[in-house]
Amino acid sequence: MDENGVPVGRRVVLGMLALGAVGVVGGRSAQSAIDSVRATVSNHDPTGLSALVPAAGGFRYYSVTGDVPRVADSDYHLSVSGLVRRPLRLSLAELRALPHTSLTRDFQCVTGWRVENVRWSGVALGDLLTAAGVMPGAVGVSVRSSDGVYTESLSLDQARRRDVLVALEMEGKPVSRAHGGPVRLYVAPMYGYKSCKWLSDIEVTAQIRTGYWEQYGYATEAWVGNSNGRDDAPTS
Ligand SMILES: Nc1nc2c(c(=O)[nH]1)N[C@H]1C(S)=C(S)[C@@H](COP(=O)(O)O)O[C@H]1N2
Ligand SMILES: [Mo]
Repeated sequence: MDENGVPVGRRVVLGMLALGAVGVVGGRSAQSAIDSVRATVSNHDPTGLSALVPAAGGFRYYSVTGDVPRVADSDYHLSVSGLVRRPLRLSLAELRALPHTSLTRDFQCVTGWRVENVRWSGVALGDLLTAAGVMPGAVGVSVRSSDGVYTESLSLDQARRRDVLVALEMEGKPVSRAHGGPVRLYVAPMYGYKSCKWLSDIEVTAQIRTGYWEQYGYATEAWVGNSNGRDDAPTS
């Protein structure tokens, strides 16, 4: 079990053992071996253990399903449904044509790593909600990943913040597949687990739904520096 009480998958254990073995070898070839092992571990890591392995650029690639969904840009659609007057189903081209918001903020994972000054661009989630027309009685927004497992949620007020984006670009380029492309959520003031990768569905709900990691004890109110028992400096 890891610190969250989640069983550690056999593959992950094998991956970490392999890393230990590589560490003994040392030298330049060991670094490239670490890189390839890290890719394997990250892709099969249901626990966040790959966070123990340093990664270039500071980001760790996470996928709770051990999979990196592949959605062709031409097949991509984002649905906005639930308590809305006008349910939406937007193609990537339609999303690209909407007004964009850009911001540069730190990205902080609750396991401790932070990448400073990451530039993001996309459609403000609040603008999509306005376009869809939120109905009375709505309280929350629940998002789902096309990996079929990962979910997250925000209160309606949080979802309408101008620093919460349906992100299409990261560091001036389309969001890569590993980072959740073609479209991911980016919730600037909260820990990384709120930033759902491979975003496929946005549903306006009558209550706040428990997200994937929140089932395992992470805070629903995931403010960086003010939740999860951590005292990180707020992202800026
Ligand atoms: N679909 C999906 N989204 C996800 C995750 C995941 O495992 N699956 N991990 C979350 C966590 S804990 C973090 S810190 C960030 C990591 O983003 P990155 O993989 O682009 O570094 O994605 C978040 N969104
Ligand atoms: Mo994370």
